[in-house]
Amino acid sequence: MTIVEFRERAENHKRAASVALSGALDEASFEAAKTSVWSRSVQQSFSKLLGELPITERPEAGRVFNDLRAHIDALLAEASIYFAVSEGASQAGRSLDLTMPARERWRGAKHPVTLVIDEIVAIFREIGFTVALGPESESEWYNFSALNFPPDHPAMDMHDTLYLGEGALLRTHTSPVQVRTLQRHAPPLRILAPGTGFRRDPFDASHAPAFAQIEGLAVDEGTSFVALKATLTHFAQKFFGKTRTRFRPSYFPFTEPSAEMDVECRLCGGVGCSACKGTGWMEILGSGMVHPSVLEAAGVDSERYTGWAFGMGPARIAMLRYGLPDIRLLYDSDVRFLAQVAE
Ligand code: 2NM
Repeated sequence: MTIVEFRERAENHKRAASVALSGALDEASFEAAKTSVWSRSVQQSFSKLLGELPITERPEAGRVFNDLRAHIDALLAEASIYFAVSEGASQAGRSLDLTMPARERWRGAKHPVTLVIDEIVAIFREIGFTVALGPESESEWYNFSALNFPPDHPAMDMHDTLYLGEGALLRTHTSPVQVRTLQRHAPPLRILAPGTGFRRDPFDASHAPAFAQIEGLAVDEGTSFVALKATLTHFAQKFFGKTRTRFRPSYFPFTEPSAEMDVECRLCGGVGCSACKGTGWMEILGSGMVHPSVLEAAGVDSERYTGWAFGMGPARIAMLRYGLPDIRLLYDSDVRFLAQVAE
């Protein structure tokens, strides 16, 4: 026996011990491996080899032996921590799988409807619009009468309203905010009213009983349908990228004339597809010149001032943008869906 051979034996035993311990997957086989890697007989056989060395090499061999012992102690300590944790977990009635991947970090993101609202607001802020807010519980006067809906007007049937009693109702659009703002602030005025509207419709693929809405209003001396068209076309190009728009006549009680704005279909580029029902166009908002009686109801002199207004549904726009078949996807709060569209 030489010191070189002794060192080799020690290194071989370290490797054998590592292999034996890493193969022990339960406590019983760990106990067996522990006995075999550092048994009395293993220790005695190293003492015996040490005794066969020339006396001058024994101090060095002693250091090699102590190093071997420390190495095996460390291996045993590491393995016994594993079993202590595992045993604690199984006593608590759970099993522990140390190979299980860690949970992914949760990243927050804006809801697609919030994102659309923020973008719309940012575009109109750039051109001088201010955000105005108001109550969701409204009076019949602010929600209908001031907006030129006579009590027997057939347009009232367009709104299946949620009445709260004592003359209060859940607003069916954010137009009451426009009336309230006009009462408080003299024109010229350009405002945007984002908020929630409510209706008694059942929740289906294209209607939600509580829905996001954004309305805009500009009131000034001499502002006209030309400004309406220019502003809304500018908005469409900023929001959707360079695109064609068209205006079609429509009807709202609070505007005259009224028009709907379409943009070229996002999916087929205007050729015609199932999403645009073959027309090549998608409707994105309603608009019109504010009816003089709405201005008068809000205390604005309709001989001096004109106004134009528009309204759109951010959820509908999010559906067009993300190609969604059902509006309920946007209101279910299902993270499996939201994770696919949130930015
Ligand atoms: C729309 C369409 C057309 C509108 C009118 C007003 C108000 F209060 F100024 F009269 N605010 N918003 C309006 C006009 C809303 O939504 C489709």
